Amino acid sequence: MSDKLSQLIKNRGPIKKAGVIGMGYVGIPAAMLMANVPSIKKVYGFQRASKSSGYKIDMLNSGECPLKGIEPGLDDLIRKVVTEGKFECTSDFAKIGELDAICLAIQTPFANPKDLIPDFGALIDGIRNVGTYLKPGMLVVLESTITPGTTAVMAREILEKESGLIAGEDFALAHAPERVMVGRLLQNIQEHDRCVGGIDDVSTARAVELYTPIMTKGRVIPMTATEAEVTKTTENTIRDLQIAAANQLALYCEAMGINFYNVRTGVDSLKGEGITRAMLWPGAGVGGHCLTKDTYHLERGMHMLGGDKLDYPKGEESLYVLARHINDFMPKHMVTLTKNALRTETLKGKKIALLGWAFLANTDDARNTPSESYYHLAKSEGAVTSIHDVWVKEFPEIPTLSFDKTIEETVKGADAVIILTGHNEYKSLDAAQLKLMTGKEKPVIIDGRNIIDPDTFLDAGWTYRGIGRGDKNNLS
Ligand code: SAJ
Repeated sequence: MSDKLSQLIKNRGPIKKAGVIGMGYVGIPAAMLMANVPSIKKVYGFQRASKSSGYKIDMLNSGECPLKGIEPGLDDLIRKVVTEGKFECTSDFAKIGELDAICLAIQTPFANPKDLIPDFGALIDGIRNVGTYLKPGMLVVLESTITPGTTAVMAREILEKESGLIAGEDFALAHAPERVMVGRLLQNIQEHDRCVGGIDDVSTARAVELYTPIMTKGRVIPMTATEAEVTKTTENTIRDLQIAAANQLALYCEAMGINFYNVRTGVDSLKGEGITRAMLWPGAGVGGHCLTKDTYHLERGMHMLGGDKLDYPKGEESLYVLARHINDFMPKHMVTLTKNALRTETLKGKKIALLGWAFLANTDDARNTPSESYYHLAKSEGAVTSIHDVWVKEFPEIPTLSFDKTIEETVKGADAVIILTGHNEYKSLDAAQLKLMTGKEKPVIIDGRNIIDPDTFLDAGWTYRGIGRGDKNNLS
């Protein structure tokens, strides 16, 4: 326990001025909730005056929310704290020096999804900015999802180098990973439990003091910084593993000619004291910016922090990385089901209609979407593709893609219709009408999200294949 840091913090007293770097879907709600804490007199939201996102500064300072979509309570909260003069958005990073606590909520996306290495560039810039203006007794908190070890090693080194101060002696340093989901940002921050981990007990205690007043139902769970980093990456790694377990079982059920969903119901029926079987759902693949990368954060962190001490079955691959590979295999399996149903070895010249581009049902979020994997696999074989998604408007990674077709226009002349995203629109597809729209005698439908009834489509003259439907996949 550092007496010097304890004394510095004691001299400062309770946290009165705080700041958040990164006015995105994590930073904005966090900053507003902190500004709404009575004992906190001022919160600065730091945003670079860049071409791409500098507009947020004026928007926020006029009490408007720059985030897309509906975020219950956030518009009112922004207006309230701005009107009260308790929040101000600025690009003047020198104001960091006025604060008791500064949080960094800066994204760490993949530099290139193919090599699975996160781009820490923006976060490192943010940490350097903090180091430049860091003062004794301040608390620094990283909220971004980061590789285990980043807080206690990389962030600490940069902060100490830039400031000339010593972490744990002159300033407090912690990690408090966010657990927010778009559409319920404020509620998630207030109601989800929050893991808060410092590089030492004094840092942890100061970070607990910062986060406790913004929570309602949620409780703060103190731990070390590395434990908080591992918690965050593990909660998504385990979810990915659960999905992979469902995907592998679905592939088994297809091979054995049985219905995965009956087996799932059976397995799930095992209830009772201390018995859990959290079976998730198989599908056309796993997308998004959480599950596709957090496993690799965990693996990298483990190898960095403990690789030389790890005792693990010789020659065996990490279970978690294998789970990633199984989930990334599912779009390939969807192509195999398509070729099997079309009774062809190649998709060359086949007209394939893709229903759903978003990675998540009933959203416009297409980050790391499995649909893109299916699309590239089909195109690489010479298929002619058309795409439908009422939620997604654009996909910058493939600028030529357009999403303005109706379902009828998308499936016109299609040899195969592929359901890749479980949007509600696809649950009510009419088998007879859709067949007429294709203009084909015996079109193929591949259900990647188990949202249509196999018998209805079989009776209407479709060739049907579905993930996990081994009981129906060989009837046509
Ligand atoms: N998926 C399946 N089967 C399932 C569940 C999901 O194939 O049973 C697929 C989805 O189609 C999607 C991908 O996995 O392509 C990810 O789905 P997700 O429901 O995990 O949604 P995400 O990626 O937005 O995950 C976020 C995470 N939240 C944070 O990181 C704060 C995750 O920890 C949450 O558990 C998840 O939201 C949630 O439960 O909403």
